[in-house]
Amino acid sequence: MTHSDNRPGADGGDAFVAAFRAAGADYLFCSSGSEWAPVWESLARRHRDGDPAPTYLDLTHETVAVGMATGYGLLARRPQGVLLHAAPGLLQGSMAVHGALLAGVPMVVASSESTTYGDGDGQDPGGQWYRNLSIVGGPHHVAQPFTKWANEAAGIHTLPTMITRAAELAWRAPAGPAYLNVPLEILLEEWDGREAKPVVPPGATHSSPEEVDPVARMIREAENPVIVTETAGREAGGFEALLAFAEAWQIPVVEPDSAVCANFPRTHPLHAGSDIGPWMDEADLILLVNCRAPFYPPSRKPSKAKIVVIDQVPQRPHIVYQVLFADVYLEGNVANTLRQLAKRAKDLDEAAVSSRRAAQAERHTAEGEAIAAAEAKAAAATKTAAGSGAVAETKTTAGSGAGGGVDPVLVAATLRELLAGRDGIVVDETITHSRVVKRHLRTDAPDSYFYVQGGLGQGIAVALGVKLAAGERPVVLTVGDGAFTYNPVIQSYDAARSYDLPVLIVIFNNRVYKSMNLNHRRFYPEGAAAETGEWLGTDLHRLPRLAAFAEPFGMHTETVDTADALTPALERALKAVAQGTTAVVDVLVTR
Ligand SMILES: Cc1ncc(C[n+]2csc(CCOP(=O)(O)OP(=O)(O)O)c2C)c(N)n1
Ligand SMILES: [Mg+2]
Repeated sequence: MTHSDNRPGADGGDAFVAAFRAAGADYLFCSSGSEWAPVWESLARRHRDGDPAPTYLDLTHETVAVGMATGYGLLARRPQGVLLHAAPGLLQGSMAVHGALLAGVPMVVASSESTTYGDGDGQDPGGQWYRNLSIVGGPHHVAQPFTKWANEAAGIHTLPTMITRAAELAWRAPAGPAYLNVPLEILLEEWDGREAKPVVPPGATHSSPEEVDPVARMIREAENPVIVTETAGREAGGFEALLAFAEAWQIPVVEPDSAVCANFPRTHPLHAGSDIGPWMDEADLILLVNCRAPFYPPSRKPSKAKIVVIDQVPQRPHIVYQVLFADVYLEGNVANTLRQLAKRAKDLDEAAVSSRRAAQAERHTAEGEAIAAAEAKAAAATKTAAGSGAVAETKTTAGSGAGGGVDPVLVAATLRELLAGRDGIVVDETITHSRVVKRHLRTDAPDSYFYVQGGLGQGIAVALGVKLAAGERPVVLTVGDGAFTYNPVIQSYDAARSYDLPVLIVIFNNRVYKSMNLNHRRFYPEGAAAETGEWLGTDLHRLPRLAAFAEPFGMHTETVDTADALTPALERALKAVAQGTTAVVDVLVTR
């Protein structure tokens, strides 16, 4: 083992930075580890010399690094770099990497191993790699099940093009995270300083006219067609293309509860809500547009509808079990396919179109009335409860105990009113309130809504990443009290403050893991817990005031337990956000 001083000039760290720059990464999201010294050195040198590099973000938790890359990628739709530490950092970040896989967000995640353990000729990697940080099989084997592709850059000569390859793989449909193990020894190795060739975007794919024409014919001949989509809006131009397609053919659009982004304006007359149920027997044509899991249980087959699947990669390799019942696949780029189909909307059967337009108008009016009725009921119920003090649940350590709590419907409806005309973006990490959030927020613009994918605890980071990409657009995170508690709150707030990313966090605080308690009750309606009231595993009344954790960061905080206090509190919070401060509004909800 020989020791030598740090070499001046280019090494693997510099090759790494150059390759990410060539891949078009705007950001390197880093949760630290000793392997990144060569990258930090390269960045310091580039900053000193005025040489270009992706913007580097120092983050203090792996979930924050990956979650922010996810949020940013949801809008940017191009691969970014994520730097984690060895196997442990990868393991800590793995839940969020899995979330990025589910969300279809491209990124290149890198971490290290040692290949010499101090017995090589080069610099000493440090004994921690020998004793603590290695994992049998290498970290790329750990990453394999929750990434699109995972491998090792085993030499300095292949490192830059391995990063290019990982980025190109991550970018292509279905987009997702690729993982690269870059051994520390490679990062420290001398490099010839060649700048990598810029990576160009993937080429376009189109379904052929021979494939599209028969589908246009099927649509023309259908009397009661319906579009069902989970993620059409995730594609660049997908939201607009779906809108044009649905309008051209006058086909209603269902966004089932499994829809995880804004796909179609929720206020549009052709928006047909979230329930595919009535269509299972009535529709004669179902157009599944980026809809990976339309039917539940998966064996529940529509009784008479033909099924057209419009999806660039319908069989998602990461989904374990998937049943689509397709009669036809159109596997060109989804936005392109929708545009091709919209162009073919000619010679429509006017009688069929007007009868389905009338049926949809009825549905749309009924849904609008139901939403208004739910909001009126929520307002009335909350007033009654507050007046009588009937909601005992709020008298906890979490709140002042003065109010009766706020109906969650009111929270979502108030947010909608306050965000109107502001081009806001909602990131949602609620569980039992997620339907309420979607239904009453009624987002109607592209990239205006994202549901956090994968395990709980990434919401704040994803919202920060969205804010990083969204510029002036206000970003709101709606989050359950349980989900909030899974977040690395301190580290996320640190990122929000350090990088000037003000967001509004609204906690739907019911003091319980309600979803899991409901499952317990469903599985054992007359069980011992129901008899004795001993509901294990789900109670959160013991938690202190959740907004308080933002106070050391100088953020704006509110705790709301009456309906009357809600609007002023949210207004103050939004004002604070507009002035550049993250605001946390903990709303004690009635259920
Ligand atoms: C990382 C992770 N751990 C555990 C779970 C299991 N889980 C699903 S829902 C839930 C409770 C969420 O509570 P909250 O956010 O308060 O929403 P509520 O159920 O009250 O609507 C938990 C713990 C999970 N989804 N992810
Ligand atoms: Mg809860």
